[in-house]
Amino acid sequence: MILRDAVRVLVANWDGSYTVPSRRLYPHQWSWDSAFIAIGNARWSPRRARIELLSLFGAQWRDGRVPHIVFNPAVPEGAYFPGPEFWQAHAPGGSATSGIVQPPVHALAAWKTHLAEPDPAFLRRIYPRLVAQQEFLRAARRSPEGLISIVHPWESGMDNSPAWDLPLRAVRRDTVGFVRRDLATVSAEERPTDRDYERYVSLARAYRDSAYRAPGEFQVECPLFNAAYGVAESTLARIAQVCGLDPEPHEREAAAITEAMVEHLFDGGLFQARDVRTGRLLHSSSTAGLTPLMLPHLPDEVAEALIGSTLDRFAFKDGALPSYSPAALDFDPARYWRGPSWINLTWLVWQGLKDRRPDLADLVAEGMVNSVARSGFREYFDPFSLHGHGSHDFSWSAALLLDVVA
Ligand code: 9YW
Repeated sequence: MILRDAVRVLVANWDGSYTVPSRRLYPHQWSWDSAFIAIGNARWSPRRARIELLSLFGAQWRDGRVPHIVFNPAVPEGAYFPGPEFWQAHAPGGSATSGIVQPPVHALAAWKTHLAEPDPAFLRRIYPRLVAQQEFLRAARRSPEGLISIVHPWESGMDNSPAWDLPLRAVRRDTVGFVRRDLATVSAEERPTDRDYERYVSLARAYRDSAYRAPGEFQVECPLFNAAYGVAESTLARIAQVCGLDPEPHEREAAAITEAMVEHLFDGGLFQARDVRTGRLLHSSSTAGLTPLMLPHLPDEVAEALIGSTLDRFAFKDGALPSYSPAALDFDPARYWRGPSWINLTWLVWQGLKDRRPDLADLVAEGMVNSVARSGFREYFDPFSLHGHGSHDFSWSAALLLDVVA
């Protein structure tokens, strides 16, 4: 029943060559959403998964960046803010896009699509694009420490994570008027605040005005983003092998980023973000700090410390894995990335636990299934009551549930 409903959501959100995250709230194509959606679609229609990924990479920029939104020209202007008139950016093929990126989980999605239905021709087609995506990050975003930075909280995919509070405080708030569209659909208590938005807009505008080249007042290294980058390299090694190419450079890069993350971001049993502008760690209790469990080269003692944190800091025995530790003062069970349980973040941690601690992975999976059984395919959930928040019929909740129960 749940599986049939999941497919129904994905079919209803399909727009011909990609899937919208949510019909009302997010009516365009989002980058990391498409990757998660492909992972779910691979379970019932690998063809659709391939189309989803190829359509996203169809909007890749010449410099290799994969924009975080590809706009649908048929959607009325003003349906989503900030829309194409704000970003003023285009892919070489002509699609209007944003100019920032999201965590590079796409190589993993391409690989899982291939595993569901082996298709070396698809891998050969997408491999150079996935490599270019990584090359952009190396060329434009790599710090001397060897880590990849993001220049906007939206690039983390976890917009108002408490990890960004401190660096955001230093960002000037935009004084030019704008109208938020998200609040027409979702209650203000479940979304970022107006102050957050003023800073998001100011940062995005400044980056746009530098022709999407110069990092502005916000530059941080996020553990989830770096873990995704590292997993992408390990996955590219496998893809390269199928394509008859040399996997070695990818393996080396995966090992190098893992080492740099352990050296610079691991502290007190959890991976933390780091402020590139000050060189300081941004201590928080974000679940993003557990996602490096996915890295195959992670030293065992680090993995064990992370597993200990899952059990202690996140008080995880059952229920749904929160996006932020309930023991922390800034935890909020309903406000977006400040505490609610998200299926995609939970899925990433689940991936990291599957081989290392199958018993714990099963509990985490149960949390995802119970959330959806209780409240449907909501965008996020109260981690205790499993009450649903944000939009309904949310695509990656449906997609990743399909993957978990498959
Ligand atoms: C927004 C689409 C996106 C996700 C992000 C999430 C949210 C857009 O929705 O950002 O308008 O706030 O934070 O991770 O990709 O689902």
